[in-house]
Amino acid sequence: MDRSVETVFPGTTASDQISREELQLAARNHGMPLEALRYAVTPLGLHYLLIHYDVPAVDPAAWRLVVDGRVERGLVLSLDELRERPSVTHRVTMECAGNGRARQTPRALSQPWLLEAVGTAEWTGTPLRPLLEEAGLEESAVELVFSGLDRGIEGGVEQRYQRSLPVGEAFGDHVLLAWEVNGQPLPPQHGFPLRLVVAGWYGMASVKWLARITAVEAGFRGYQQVQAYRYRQHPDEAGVPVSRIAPRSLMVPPGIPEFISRRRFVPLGPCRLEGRAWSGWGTIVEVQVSADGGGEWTPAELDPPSGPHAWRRWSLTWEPEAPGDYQLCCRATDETGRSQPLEPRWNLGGYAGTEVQRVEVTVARGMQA
Ligand SMILES: Nc1nc2c(c(=O)[nH]1)N[C@H]1C(S)=C(S)[C@@H](COP(=O)(O)O)O[C@H]1N2
Ligand SMILES: [Mo]
Repeated sequence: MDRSVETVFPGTTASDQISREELQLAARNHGMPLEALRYAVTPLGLHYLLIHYDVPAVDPAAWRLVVDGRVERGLVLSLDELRERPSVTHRVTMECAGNGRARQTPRALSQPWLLEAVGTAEWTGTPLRPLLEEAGLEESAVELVFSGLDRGIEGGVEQRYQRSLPVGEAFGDHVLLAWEVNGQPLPPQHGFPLRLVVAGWYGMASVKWLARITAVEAGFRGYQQVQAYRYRQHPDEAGVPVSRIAPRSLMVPPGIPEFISRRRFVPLGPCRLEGRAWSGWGTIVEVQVSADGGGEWTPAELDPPSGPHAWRRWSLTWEPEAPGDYQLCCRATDETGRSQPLEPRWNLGGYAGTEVQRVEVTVARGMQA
């Protein structure tokens, strides 16, 4: 297909250069440095962050969660009332649907993630289902719309950040209203005082600064539902909605980096490689590693899964035979047989760019081991 810049959004860049707008977004929304793949649970300050508009100022005493729309009994709950409900903690690997976008050309003018828009946190809160059962959904309810308190303009449309879930999905055990992360109250940037956490789905579903849950009788047509977060080749198609996280594996960059290029340097000798792999579709069952850019693959060792919704650690000892340049790759497969492509698969929004990670490494003699 024709991928010239004229055929896609005006907000699309055909360049490999990062624009000022992209820099502006990248400086607000940080990623997880990949060496933090060493932690099973990402220390909070290292978890990635994505905020479309501004962090809203919320007064927790005045804040309420409203449940309304096609329900038999509307609910209005304070933070204290929510905290009195039964609580659970879920370890969840969250990833932004745009992770990998900056590796595409042309690409949507948006947050230019390379590979770092991921993190795993322990979210504490109350399961959504009992709350919905209390409100009593009417027969006509097909979706639940989750509204955040943050407002902005996107694609020319003034809006609150809103996303919906089909009723069946919202009733799943993987859906949580969370007020704590890694054992502390949600910080402002992660959605204080309350956020939705939809485990296994790309991050856009997990609405932060949650204030309202509305049961609706027709599919939600909001911007983040029908304009953004669709797999499309062309702006005129309706496309397929982005939902669950496609499998991906990443490695802790081995050795030491060169400051500017980030090329890795490792001493000659056995080198332990490690990383994490995840999928929103099922358990990771295989991670393969290549040292020659995807020519030959060797299976890595997998640690036991660290929960139904969290990434799985892998490791492997690599023994480069000689000094020189190598390209390390890793590739995950989940229990449904879904795997990572070797080459990019382009779409308009730059979503789910899960082609394998490629890490340029120089093996050198005489380095400090
Ligand atoms: N209200 C609101 N919720 C939101 C967003 C937002 O901009 N506003 N960003 C979404 C996106 S695109 C992602 S990837 C995740 C990021 O969550 P985190 O910043 O806690 O990592 O939050 C989601 N929830
Ligand atoms: Mo995202």
